Amino acid sequence: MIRRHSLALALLVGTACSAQQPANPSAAEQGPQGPQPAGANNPVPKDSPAEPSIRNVPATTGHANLALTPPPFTVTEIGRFDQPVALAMLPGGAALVTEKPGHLKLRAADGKVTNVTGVPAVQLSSQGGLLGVVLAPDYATSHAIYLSYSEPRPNGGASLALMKAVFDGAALTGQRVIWRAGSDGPGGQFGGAIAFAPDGKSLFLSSGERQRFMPAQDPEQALGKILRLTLDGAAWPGNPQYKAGGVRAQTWTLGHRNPYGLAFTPDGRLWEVEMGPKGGDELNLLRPGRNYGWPIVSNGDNYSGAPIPDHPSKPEFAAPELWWSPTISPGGLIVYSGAMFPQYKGSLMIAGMSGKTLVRVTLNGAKATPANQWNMGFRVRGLAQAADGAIWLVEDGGRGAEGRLFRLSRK
Ligand SMILES: [Ca+2]
Repeated sequence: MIRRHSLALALLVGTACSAQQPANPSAAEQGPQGPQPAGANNPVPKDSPAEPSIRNVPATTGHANLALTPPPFTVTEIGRFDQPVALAMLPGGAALVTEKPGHLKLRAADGKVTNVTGVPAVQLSSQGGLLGVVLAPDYATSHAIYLSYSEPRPNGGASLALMKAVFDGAALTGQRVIWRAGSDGPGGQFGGAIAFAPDGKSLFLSSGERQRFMPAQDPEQALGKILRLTLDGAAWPGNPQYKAGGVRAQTWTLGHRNPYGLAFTPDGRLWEVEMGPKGGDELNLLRPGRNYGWPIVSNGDNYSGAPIPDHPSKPEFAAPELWWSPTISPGGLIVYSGAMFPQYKGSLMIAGMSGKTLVRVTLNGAKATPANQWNMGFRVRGLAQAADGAIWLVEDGGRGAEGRLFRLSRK
């Protein structure tokens, strides 16, 4: 048992070596050199630190699980990949697909798949590898893309890193690592979702807590956070604690576990999905500076079965708008805006891995309502909307060439 005062002490110790804000581009390439997560090279702790003084108040609203229903789409397999994670649609009908072992594939509009060269080395682990890919807001003129990935580090561990590079149609050039989490332990969950502010002038990056719990509450560690950065990886000057420097200056929200989905709605709200532990997967509406409570509260519990107090137990933490128990294991998140399914315009579409599902959530401003939980029959890891309004899904896992790409179209 760890008492409140010892947790506070641990945080104080953790802040003794605070990260410094990069002062210039060359420093930015070093990334924030934050302290290591507690026990970085030790076995990952099994349970969240129990806080016996918190009385559990069970969550009674927002439970979002629905009965699985057959998908009302034509589902067509249109490609095979090695453990695909994410995809980004290119102008003209081509797509970039990340493969977790460290390959970036170009799928041409005619279905031909080729390897993109110049991709950074990754450290492959159960949830680490090449992760996110997005086109820069000015891609039409810059041809810039961003990749998130678990970067091998000198101590044998890995750190979440963000690379910006130019895609010339076959290769990446001008690669720059513009941000690093600076926490180099082994394994765990890295996050790696990327979204751009509606004005295209800043980006949001999710950083998982690497299954180490308390770093999500440590303002000096870039773990369990959503960061808001400039397009070149520096802290966004409008951030809530920009003047504090270091990781604090980069932080938009904290107290997250494993966020794999980030997306803006047209009204300017930023939505996020993250994996809970045993249950308690979350859809969160991100508000600047808010703390989302992991691992102090969760509507799920530890994998061991040891309870974690539900969100209403500590209302000072932001509670999820919706949550799923049993878990769906949310992956990617998009806001649907296409012409093929006009009835879904404005809905959130959420990939579900363990749930083998595509989930639709309707929105009315800040009010989220679960609408569909379709039974896709495979682990859905990433998704994107094509120019024609079709929805493309990639399958989680599938080593070698067993990870499938599907196109969902109107029946
Ligand atoms: Ca709980």
